[in-house]
Amino acid sequence: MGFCPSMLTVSRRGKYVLALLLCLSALAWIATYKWDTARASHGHPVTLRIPVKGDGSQVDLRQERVSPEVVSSGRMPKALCPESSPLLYGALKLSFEPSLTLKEVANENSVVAEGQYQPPECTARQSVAILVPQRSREKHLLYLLHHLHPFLQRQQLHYTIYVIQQAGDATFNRAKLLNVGYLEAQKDHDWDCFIFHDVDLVPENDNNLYMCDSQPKHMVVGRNATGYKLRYKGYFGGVTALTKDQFKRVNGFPNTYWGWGGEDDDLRIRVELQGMKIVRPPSKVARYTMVFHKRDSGNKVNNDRMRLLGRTPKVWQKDGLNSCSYKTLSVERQPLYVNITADIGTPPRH
Ligand code: UD2
Ligand code: MN
Repeated sequence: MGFCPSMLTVSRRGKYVLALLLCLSALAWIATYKWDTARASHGHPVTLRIPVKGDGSQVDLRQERVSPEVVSSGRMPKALCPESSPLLYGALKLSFEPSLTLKEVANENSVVAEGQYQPPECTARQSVAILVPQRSREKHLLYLLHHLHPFLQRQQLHYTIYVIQQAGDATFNRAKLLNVGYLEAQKDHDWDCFIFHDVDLVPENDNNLYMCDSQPKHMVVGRNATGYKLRYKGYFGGVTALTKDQFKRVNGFPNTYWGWGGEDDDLRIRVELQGMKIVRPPSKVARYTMVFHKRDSGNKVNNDRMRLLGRTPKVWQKDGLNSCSYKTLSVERQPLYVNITADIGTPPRH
Protein backbone atom coordinates (compact mmCIF):
# COMPACT_ATOMS: atom_id res chain seq x y z
CA MET A 1 0.00 0.00 0.00
CA GLY A 2 1.46 3.48 -0.97
CA PHE A 3 1.62 6.56 1.29
CA CYS A 4 -1.38 8.88 1.01
CA PRO A 5 -1.12 12.57 2.15
CA SER A 6 -4.91 12.92 2.61
CA MET A 7 -4.84 10.11 5.28
CA LEU A 8 -2.33 12.14 7.30
CA THR A 9 -4.71 15.15 7.24
CA VAL A 10 -7.70 13.05 8.41
CA SER A 11 -5.81 11.46 11.29
CA ARG A 12 -4.55 14.86 12.55
CA ARG A 13 -8.07 16.26 12.38
CA GLY A 14 -9.31 13.11 14.19
CA LYS A 15 -6.90 13.78 17.06
CA TYR A 16 -8.25 17.32 17.48
CA VAL A 17 -11.85 16.05 17.48
CA LEU A 18 -11.01 13.37 20.04
CA ALA A 19 -9.30 15.90 22.34
CA LEU A 20 -12.31 18.22 22.07
CA LEU A 21 -14.72 15.39 22.93
CA LEU A 22 -12.65 14.44 25.99
CA CYS A 23 -12.72 18.05 27.22
CA LEU A 24 -16.47 18.28 26.76
CA SER A 25 -17.24 15.03 28.66
CA ALA A 26 -14.95 16.12 31.53
CA LEU A 27 -16.90 19.40 31.77
CA ALA A 28 -20.23 17.53 31.64
CA TRP A 29 -19.15 15.16 34.45
CA ILE A 30 -18.07 18.05 36.69
CA ALA A 31 -21.38 19.86 36.09
CA THR A 32 -23.54 16.78 36.92
CA TYR A 33 -21.55 16.00 40.06
CA LYS A 34 -21.95 19.55 41.37
CA TRP A 35 -25.73 19.57 40.69
CA ASP A 36 -26.28 16.22 42.43
CA THR A 37 -24.29 17.29 45.49
CA ALA A 38 -26.21 20.55 45.71
CA ARG A 39 -29.59 18.70 45.48
CA ALA A 40 -28.62 16.18 48.16
CA SER A 41 -27.42 18.83 50.60
CA HIS A 42 -29.93 21.64 50.29
CA GLY A 43 -32.13 21.03 47.24
CA HIS A 44 -35.01 18.48 47.47
CA PRO A 45 -33.98 15.86 49.98
CA VAL A 46 -35.38 12.41 49.06
CA THR A 47 -36.89 10.83 52.16
CA LEU A 48 -37.70 7.13 52.23
CA ARG A 49 -40.69 6.43 54.44
CA ILE A 50 -40.25 2.87 55.53
CA PRO A 51 -43.63 1.55 56.74
CA VAL A 52 -43.77 -0.20 60.06
CA LYS A 53 -45.71 -3.42 60.61
CA GLY A 54 -48.13 -4.01 63.50
CA ASP A 55 -45.39 -5.72 65.51
CA GLY A 56 -43.10 -2.70 65.14
CA SER A 57 -40.70 -4.26 62.60
CA GLN A 58 -40.03 -2.50 59.32
CA VAL A 59 -41.60 -3.68 56.09
CA ASP A 60 -39.08 -5.00 53.57
CA LEU A 61 -39.91 -2.85 50.57
CA ARG A 62 -38.32 -5.29 48.15
CA GLN A 63 -40.61 -8.05 49.39
CA GLU A 64 -43.69 -5.80 49.25
CA ARG A 65 -42.80 -4.85 45.63
CA VAL A 66 -43.33 -1.16 46.15
CA SER A 67 -41.82 1.01 43.44
CA PRO A 68 -39.39 3.76 44.52
CA GLU A 69 -41.76 6.33 42.95
CA VAL A 70 -44.57 5.29 45.33
CA VAL A 71 -42.16 5.38 48.27
CA SER A 72 -40.85 8.85 47.48
CA SER A 73 -44.37 10.20 46.88
CA GLY A 74 -45.33 9.30 50.47
CA ARG A 75 -48.43 7.37 49.26
CA MET A 76 -47.29 4.17 50.90
CA PRO A 77 -49.77 1.29 51.09
CA LYS A 78 -50.38 0.50 54.75
CA ALA A 79 -48.71 -2.55 56.22
CA LEU A 80 -50.80 -5.71 56.48
CA CYS A 81 -52.82 -5.93 59.72
CA PRO A 82 -51.26 -8.29 62.27
CA GLU A 83 -52.35 -11.92 62.18
CA SER A 84 -53.90 -11.52 65.60
CA SER A 85 -55.63 -8.18 66.17
CA PRO A 86 -54.48 -6.36 69.32
CA LEU A 87 -58.01 -4.93 69.70
CA LEU A 88 -59.82 -8.18 70.61
CA TYR A 89 -61.61 -8.54 73.97
CA GLY A 90 -62.48 -12.25 73.98
CA ALA A 91 -65.82 -13.10 75.65
CA LEU A 92 -68.29 -10.22 75.44
CA LYS A 93 -71.14 -9.00 77.54
CA LEU A 94 -74.09 -8.63 75.18
CA SER A 95 -77.03 -6.34 75.73
CA PHE A 96 -80.43 -6.35 74.08
CA GLU A 97 -81.94 -3.04 75.12
CA PRO A 98 -85.57 -2.82 73.92
CA SER A 99 -85.27 0.97 73.62
CA LEU A 100 -82.25 0.83 71.25
CA THR A 101 -82.72 2.88 68.05
CA LEU A 102 -81.08 2.83 64.62
CA LYS A 103 -79.94 6.40 65.16
CA GLU A 104 -78.08 5.44 68.33
CA VAL A 105 -76.35 2.57 66.55
CA ALA A 106 -75.42 4.91 63.67
CA ASN A 107 -73.95 7.43 66.14
CA GLU A 108 -71.89 4.71 67.80
CA ASN A 109 -70.52 3.76 64.36
CA SER A 110 -69.67 7.04 62.67
CA VAL A 111 -66.64 5.31 61.11
CA VAL A 112 -68.98 3.14 59.02
CA ALA A 113 -70.28 4.52 55.71
CA GLU A 114 -72.83 2.68 53.57
CA GLY A 115 -72.32 -0.41 55.69
CA GLN A 116 -68.61 -0.44 54.92
CA TYR A 117 -65.49 -0.12 57.05
CA GLN A 118 -61.73 -0.31 56.46
CA PRO A 119 -59.24 -0.30 59.32
CA PRO A 120 -57.40 3.06 59.21
CA GLU A 121 -54.25 1.66 60.84
CA CYS A 122 -53.40 -1.20 58.47
CA THR A 123 -54.45 -3.14 55.37
CA ALA A 124 -57.05 -5.77 56.27
CA ARG A 125 -56.07 -9.39 55.65
CA GLN A 126 -59.44 -10.16 54.05
CA SER A 127 -62.31 -8.22 52.48
CA VAL A 128 -65.49 -9.76 53.79
CA ALA A 129 -69.12 -9.39 52.68
CA ILE A 130 -71.58 -10.19 55.48
CA LEU A 131 -74.89 -11.34 53.95
CA VAL A 132 -78.00 -11.24 56.14
CA PRO A 133 -81.36 -12.51 54.81
CA GLN A 134 -84.19 -10.62 56.45
CA ARG A 135 -87.95 -10.03 56.42
CA SER A 136 -89.96 -8.51 59.27
CA ARG A 137 -87.10 -8.89 61.76
CA GLU A 138 -86.14 -5.21 62.08
CA LYS A 139 -85.49 -5.39 65.82
CA HIS A 140 -83.19 -8.38 65.41
CA LEU A 141 -81.35 -6.53 62.68
CA LEU A 142 -80.85 -3.59 65.00
CA TYR A 143 -79.34 -5.80 67.74
CA LEU A 144 -77.11 -7.47 65.17
CA LEU A 145 -75.82 -4.16 63.77
CA HIS A 146 -75.24 -2.85 67.29
CA HIS A 147 -72.99 -5.80 68.18
CA LEU A 148 -71.50 -6.79 64.84
CA HIS A 149 -70.05 -3.45 63.66
CA PRO A 150 -67.70 -2.92 66.63
CA PHE A 151 -66.97 -6.67 66.69
CA LEU A 152 -65.77 -6.64 63.06
CA GLN A 153 -63.82 -3.41 63.58
CA ARG A 154 -61.92 -4.99 66.47
CA GLN A 155 -61.02 -7.82 64.07
CA GLN A 156 -59.46 -5.19 61.74
CA LEU A 157 -61.44 -6.36 58.72
CA HIS A 158 -62.49 -4.58 55.57
CA TYR A 159 -66.16 -5.42 55.40
CA THR A 160 -69.65 -4.42 54.27
CA ILE A 161 -72.91 -5.63 55.79
CA TYR A 162 -75.56 -6.46 53.18
CA VAL A 163 -79.16 -7.11 54.19
CA ILE A 164 -81.19 -8.99 51.60
CA GLN A 165 -84.90 -8.41 51.95
CA GLN A 166 -87.45 -10.69 50.37
CA ALA A 167 -90.15 -8.57 48.72
CA GLY A 168 -93.80 -9.61 49.06
CA ASP A 169 -95.30 -12.13 51.46
CA ALA A 170 -94.76 -15.43 49.68
CA THR A 171 -93.08 -18.21 51.70
CA PHE A 172 -89.59 -17.22 52.84
CA ASN A 173 -86.55 -18.58 50.99
CA ARG A 174 -83.38 -18.02 53.02
CA ALA A 175 -81.03 -19.87 50.66
CA LYS A 176 -82.13 -18.06 47.51
CA LEU A 177 -81.80 -14.69 49.25
CA LEU A 178 -78.22 -15.59 50.16
CA ASN A 179 -77.47 -16.43 46.51
CA VAL A 180 -78.88 -13.02 45.57
CA GLY A 181 -76.68 -11.38 48.22
CA TYR A 182 -73.58 -13.09 46.86
CA LEU A 183 -74.34 -12.07 43.26
CA GLU A 184 -75.21 -8.46 44.18
CA ALA A 185 -72.31 -7.88 46.58
CA GLN A 186 -69.85 -8.86 43.87
CA LYS A 187 -70.98 -5.87 41.85
CA ASP A 188 -69.48 -3.61 44.56
CA HIS A 189 -66.15 -5.28 45.22
CA ASP A 190 -64.14 -8.42 44.60
CA TRP A 191 -64.76 -9.83 48.10
CA ASP A 192 -62.42 -12.57 49.38
CA CYS A 193 -64.89 -14.03 51.79
CA PHE A 194 -68.68 -14.29 52.21
CA ILE A 195 -70.37 -14.80 55.57
CA PHE A 196 -73.93 -16.12 55.40
CA HIS A 197 -75.51 -14.83 58.59
CA ASP A 198 -78.90 -15.32 60.31
CA VAL A 199 -80.27 -11.99 61.50
CA ASP A 200 -80.98 -13.23 65.03
CA LEU A 201 -77.55 -14.66 65.92
CA VAL A 202 -75.12 -12.50 67.88
CA PRO A 203 -71.54 -13.74 68.37
CA GLU A 204 -70.40 -13.89 71.99
CA ASN A 205 -66.63 -13.92 71.56
CA ASP A 206 -64.58 -11.80 69.17
CA ASN A 207 -61.94 -14.50 68.81
CA ASN A 208 -64.49 -16.08 66.48
CA LEU A 209 -62.86 -14.56 63.40
CA TYR A 210 -65.14 -13.46 60.57
CA MET A 211 -62.64 -14.59 57.95
CA CYS A 212 -62.54 -17.48 55.53
CA ASP A 213 -60.34 -20.51 55.77
CA SER A 214 -58.86 -22.96 53.30
CA GLN A 215 -62.06 -25.02 53.87
CA PRO A 216 -65.70 -23.89 54.34
CA LYS A 217 -66.18 -22.74 57.92
CA HIS A 218 -69.13 -23.19 60.25
CA MET A 219 -69.05 -20.51 62.92
CA VAL A 220 -71.88 -21.62 65.24
CA VAL A 221 -70.76 -24.56 67.30
CA GLY A 222 -73.24 -23.70 70.00
CA ARG A 223 -75.85 -21.22 71.08
CA ASN A 224 -77.63 -20.29 74.26
CA ALA A 225 -80.86 -22.18 73.60
CA THR A 226 -79.14 -25.51 72.90
CA GLY A 227 -76.61 -25.55 75.73
CA TYR A 228 -73.79 -24.41 73.41
CA LYS A 229 -73.53 -27.90 71.89
CA LEU A 230 -73.32 -28.80 68.22
CA ARG A 231 -76.89 -29.82 67.37
CA TYR A 232 -75.87 -32.78 65.24
CA LYS A 233 -72.85 -33.96 63.30
CA GLY A 234 -72.76 -32.14 59.98
CA TYR A 235 -74.88 -29.24 61.24
CA PHE A 236 -74.10 -26.26 58.98
CA GLY A 237 -76.78 -23.70 59.90
CA GLY A 238 -76.81 -20.17 61.28
CA VAL A 239 -73.52 -18.58 60.23
CA THR A 240 -71.10 -19.98 57.64
CA ALA A 241 -68.03 -18.55 55.90
CA LEU A 242 -67.01 -19.54 52.37
CA THR A 243 -64.51 -17.93 50.02
CA LYS A 244 -65.69 -16.79 46.63
CA ASP A 245 -64.14 -19.88 45.05
CA GLN A 246 -65.53 -22.33 47.60
CA PHE A 247 -69.04 -20.92 47.08
CA LYS A 248 -68.67 -20.96 43.30
CA ARG A 249 -67.39 -24.54 43.36
CA VAL A 250 -70.60 -25.76 45.06
CA ASN A 251 -72.78 -23.61 42.76
CA GLY A 252 -73.96 -21.69 45.83
CA PHE A 253 -77.12 -22.56 47.76
CA PRO A 254 -80.11 -24.32 46.18
CA ASN A 255 -82.94 -21.96 45.11
CA THR A 256 -85.65 -24.55 45.60
CA TYR A 257 -86.09 -24.66 49.40
CA TRP A 258 -89.15 -22.60 50.35
CA GLY A 259 -89.99 -22.38 54.05
CA TRP A 260 -88.10 -23.51 57.11
CA GLY A 261 -85.35 -26.13 57.04
CA GLY A 262 -83.10 -28.26 54.87
CA GLU A 263 -81.22 -25.57 52.95
CA ASP A 264 -78.29 -25.61 55.40
CA ASP A 265 -77.95 -29.41 55.07
CA ASP A 266 -78.11 -29.04 51.29
CA LEU A 267 -75.08 -26.72 51.39
CA ARG A 268 -73.23 -29.26 53.53
CA ILE A 269 -73.93 -31.99 50.96
CA ARG A 270 -72.63 -29.73 48.18
CA VAL A 271 -69.45 -29.05 50.16
CA GLU A 272 -68.92 -32.77 50.81
CA LEU A 273 -69.55 -33.67 47.16
CA GLN A 274 -66.63 -31.41 46.29
CA GLY A 275 -64.37 -33.26 48.71
CA MET A 276 -64.16 -30.23 50.99
CA LYS A 277 -64.23 -30.58 54.75
CA ILE A 278 -66.11 -28.31 57.14
CA VAL A 279 -63.94 -26.63 59.76
CA ARG A 280 -65.09 -24.99 63.01
CA PRO A 281 -63.44 -22.70 65.54
CA PRO A 282 -62.99 -24.09 69.08
CA SER A 283 -66.32 -24.54 70.89
CA LYS A 284 -65.49 -22.03 73.63
CA VAL A 285 -65.14 -19.36 70.94
CA ALA A 286 -67.85 -20.28 68.41
CA ARG A 287 -70.72 -19.31 70.73
CA TYR A 288 -73.81 -17.29 69.85
CA THR A 289 -76.86 -15.84 71.51
CA MET A 290 -80.00 -16.26 69.42
CA VAL A 291 -82.52 -13.52 70.10
CA PHE A 292 -85.67 -15.33 71.17
CA HIS A 293 -88.29 -15.70 68.44
CA LYS A 294 -91.21 -17.85 67.37
CA ARG A 295 -91.50 -19.37 63.89
CA ASP A 296 -92.41 -16.58 61.44
CA SER A 297 -95.81 -16.81 59.82
CA GLY A 298 -94.38 -16.71 56.27
CA ASN A 299 -91.84 -19.46 56.94
CA LYS A 300 -93.73 -22.68 57.58
CA VAL A 301 -91.80 -25.93 57.86
CA ASN A 302 -90.71 -27.21 54.49
CA ASN A 303 -92.16 -30.73 54.51
CA ASP A 304 -90.53 -31.48 51.18
CA ARG A 305 -87.01 -31.01 52.53
CA MET A 306 -86.07 -34.69 52.95
CA ARG A 307 -87.03 -35.47 49.35
CA LEU A 308 -85.09 -32.41 48.14
CA LEU A 309 -82.00 -33.43 50.14
CA GLY A 310 -82.12 -36.88 48.55
CA ARG A 311 -81.81 -35.49 45.03
CA THR A 312 -79.07 -32.94 45.77
CA PRO A 313 -76.20 -35.07 44.37
CA LYS A 314 -78.12 -35.25 41.07
CA VAL A 315 -79.28 -31.65 40.76
CA TRP A 316 -76.73 -29.39 42.48
CA GLN A 317 -75.11 -28.42 39.19
CA LYS A 318 -78.44 -27.18 37.80
CA ASP A 319 -79.93 -25.63 40.95
CA GLY A 320 -77.82 -22.86 42.42
CA LEU A 321 -75.96 -19.69 41.52
CA ASN A 322 -76.19 -20.49 37.81
CA SER A 323 -80.00 -20.74 37.91
CA CYS A 324 -80.78 -17.98 40.42
CA SER A 325 -83.32 -15.74 38.69
CA TYR A 326 -84.58 -12.68 40.56
CA LYS A 327 -85.36 -9.04 40.14
CA THR A 328 -83.59 -6.40 42.20
CA LEU A 329 -86.26 -3.91 43.26
CA SER A 330 -83.93 -1.53 45.09
CA VAL A 331 -80.42 -1.11 46.49
CA GLU A 332 -80.42 1.43 49.31
CA ARG A 333 -77.05 2.44 50.70
CA GLN A 334 -77.95 3.24 54.28
CA PRO A 335 -75.32 4.36 56.82
CA LEU A 336 -75.02 0.98 58.55
CA TYR A 337 -75.84 -1.50 55.78
CA VAL A 338 -76.66 -1.91 52.12
CA ASN A 339 -80.29 -2.92 51.82
CA ILE A 340 -81.10 -5.03 48.77
CA THR A 341 -84.77 -5.72 48.15
CA ALA A 342 -85.38 -8.52 45.67
CA ASP A 343 -88.33 -10.22 44.07
CA ILE A 344 -87.29 -13.88 44.16
CA GLY A 345 -90.60 -15.31 42.95
CA THR A 346 -92.90 -17.77 44.65
CA PRO A 347 -92.75 -21.49 45.36
CA PRO A 348 -94.03 -23.76 42.58
CA ARG A 349 -97.65 -24.95 43.01
CA HIS A 350 -98.15 -28.67 43.35
C1 UD2 B 1 -82.17 -22.44 61.80
C2 UD2 B 1 -80.76 -22.11 61.29
C3 UD2 B 1 -80.87 -21.25 60.05
C4 UD2 B 1 -81.69 -21.93 58.98
C5 UD2 B 1 -83.05 -22.33 59.57
C6 UD2 B 1 -83.85 -23.18 58.64
C7 UD2 B 1 -79.49 -22.03 63.33
C8 UD2 B 1 -78.89 -21.24 64.40
N1 UD2 B 1 -80.07 -21.41 62.33
O1 UD2 B 1 -82.73 -21.21 62.25
O2 UD2 B 1 -79.59 -20.95 59.53
O3 UD2 B 1 -81.00 -23.04 58.48
O4 UD2 B 1 -82.92 -23.07 60.79
O5 UD2 B 1 -84.26 -22.49 57.51
O6 UD2 B 1 -79.45 -23.24 63.37
N2 UD2 B 1 -85.81 -14.98 58.37
C9 UD2 B 1 -86.39 -13.69 58.35
N3 UD2 B 1 -87.73 -13.56 58.30
C10 UD2 B 1 -88.55 -14.63 58.26
C11 UD2 B 1 -87.98 -15.92 58.29
C12 UD2 B 1 -86.61 -16.06 58.37
O7 UD2 B 1 -85.68 -12.70 58.38
O8 UD2 B 1 -89.78 -14.44 58.20
C13 UD2 B 1 -84.33 -15.15 58.30
C14 UD2 B 1 -83.58 -14.61 59.49
O9 UD2 B 1 -82.31 -14.18 59.08
C15 UD2 B 1 -83.50 -15.84 60.37
C16 UD2 B 1 -83.21 -16.92 59.33
O10 UD2 B 1 -83.99 -16.54 58.21
O11 UD2 B 1 -82.49 -15.73 61.33
C17 UD2 B 1 -83.53 -18.34 59.78
O12 UD2 B 1 -84.88 -18.45 60.17
P1 UD2 B 1 -85.30 -18.76 61.71
O13 UD2 B 1 -84.52 -17.90 62.60
O14 UD2 B 1 -86.78 -18.68 61.80
O15 UD2 B 1 -84.91 -20.29 61.87
P2 UD2 B 1 -84.07 -21.02 63.04
O16 UD2 B 1 -83.81 -20.13 64.18
O17 UD2 B 1 -84.69 -22.31 63.33
MN1 MN C 1 -83.46 -18.09 64.41
